[in-house]
Amino acid sequence: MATTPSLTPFTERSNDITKNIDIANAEQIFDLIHTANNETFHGNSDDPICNGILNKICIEQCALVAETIVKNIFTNPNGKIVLSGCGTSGRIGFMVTRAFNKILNNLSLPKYYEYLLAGDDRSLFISQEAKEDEWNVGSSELASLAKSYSRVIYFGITCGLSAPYVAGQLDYCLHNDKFIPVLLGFNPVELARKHTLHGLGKCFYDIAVEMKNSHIINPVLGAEPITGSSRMKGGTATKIILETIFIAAHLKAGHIPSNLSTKTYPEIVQYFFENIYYKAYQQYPVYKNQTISLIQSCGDSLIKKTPNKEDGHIYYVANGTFGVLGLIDASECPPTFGTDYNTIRGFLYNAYDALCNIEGDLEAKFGDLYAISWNRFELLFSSLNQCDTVILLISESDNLEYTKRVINEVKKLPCTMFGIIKEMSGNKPLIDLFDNCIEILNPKNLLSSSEILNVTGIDFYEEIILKWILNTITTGAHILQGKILENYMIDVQPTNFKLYNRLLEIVMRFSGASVEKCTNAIISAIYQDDDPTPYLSNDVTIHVSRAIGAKKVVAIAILIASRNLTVSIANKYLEDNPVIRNAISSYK
Ligand code: F1P
Repeated sequence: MATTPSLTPFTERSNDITKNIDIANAEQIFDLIHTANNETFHGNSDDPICNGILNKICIEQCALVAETIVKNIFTNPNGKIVLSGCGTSGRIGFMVTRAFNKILNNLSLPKYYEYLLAGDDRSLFISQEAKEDEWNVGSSELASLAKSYSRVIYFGITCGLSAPYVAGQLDYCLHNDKFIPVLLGFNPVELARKHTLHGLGKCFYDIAVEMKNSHIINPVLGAEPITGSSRMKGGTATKIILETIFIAAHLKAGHIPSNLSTKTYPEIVQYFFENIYYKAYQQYPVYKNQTISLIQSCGDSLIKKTPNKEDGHIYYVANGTFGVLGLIDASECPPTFGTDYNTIRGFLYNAYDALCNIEGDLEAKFGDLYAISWNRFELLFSSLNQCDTVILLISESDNLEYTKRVINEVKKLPCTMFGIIKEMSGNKPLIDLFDNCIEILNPKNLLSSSEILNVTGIDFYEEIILKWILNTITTGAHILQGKILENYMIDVQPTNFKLYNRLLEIVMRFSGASVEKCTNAIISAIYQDDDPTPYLSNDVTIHVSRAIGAKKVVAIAILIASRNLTVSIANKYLEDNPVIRNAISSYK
């Protein structure tokens, strides 16, 4: 059923700032996304519920959780911190786990952090959204992970307060004393999902209400720049909040020697939010012109075809934590924009040894789509052409000679190449090799006096800037390719319950037809059958599993619902008018 705006979760609302982003040029796209991103910090003054992470309640919630970790986990030799989520939320949880275990390793302290991800490590690169709907898998995975630990602080991350996988885990924690559950998301509890989970007999909202005496961190960030694209503001706020909580905990526990540890927990949280992350937000426009060039080049790569009618590509070739962010950004494009898995790919120096994921080498188990080594990228050299954009993301300088060789080789090829390089003395020789390069500067005036950086090698300031750059590039490029209408994703794949409902809202909005007619049209588009009747009684889980790999479901459904086209005529029309945005607008 269509919901009235006030009942629509903030994470699924359309943002007024970006409502014309589909007709914006690269520069305007940059400005609109940057303006909307400000709400991550400050919320929206027109709406008191939309309060951003800098609000007092959020700061206090984070401070309390940091203190809880120090008192309950760092004092317990068998204590653990578990981060869990689906899609981007799970990937950011993985990234933070990786970063903090590295810090602890450098400090010769035990590795406190573990992660869980719906769909296992495969979801790091290829979304397994159907797994997000399985609350019982979530709870049994948590039970099995936690069995050898005596005290666990569990972070259930779900931007929409909606993922069943996380719901099952929170429910499990609430019934087992060894857990301290923390819910992290970006809607008020009243807007948590109310769909009853089969077999559990309750919905996410019920569990969130049960959590009221536990820890809930849920600042409201306003609507995403692209409706529902929680990889953007939601992913950014997740990263900022988790990193800040853990830094505060390690400072107060005396693991990281710093004058900052004399501050109170809330003061430390506020210091990091304001002096690292919000300063990064303010500095980010320094990279505007180069980011605009990147949006344009990547947009061209998505639009252009080679003389043999092959698509162009965007390749991130990377090392260190910048590489992990590149892999995550690439993985988000297929489910969000319907992009082919091979179109945007990431390659990481030292591949799985550098990634430090639980399951190790996924290429050996699951094949070529999981090949992430630089050797694998070098195999593409013979095919790189003028439609391809290669972006080197460099945050470490320990493979300098190899990196120089790769840059020089790629320069000889007809593709476009950019560099995004973290400022480090070792990286200077690389910058000169590029014609187009962003050097992400270390903010000396803010942080050089802080001992934290020296002890931990923290990249959080540079990483958050890189996240904005990459999210802006890939979102912008897909806008130029026509994958957004107003600010809605019109090639989203309905591969889980939440996405199926989002798709229904989009089809209703652009067709103007009733729920029933739109549902029928979506079913026809998924099953490629003009008669939806035989499939109507199927559970949504069956529609969702049939939708995996289905192409242009939104557009086909809109054409069927608004113009009564048959499936084959809608398919043909979209073949003749491949820019989905134009195809739908011209039919409106
Ligand atoms: C999890 C998620 C998103 C993804 C898509 C499907 O959402 O996997 O990361 O972009 O929207 O859902 P959430 O549980 O964090 O709300």
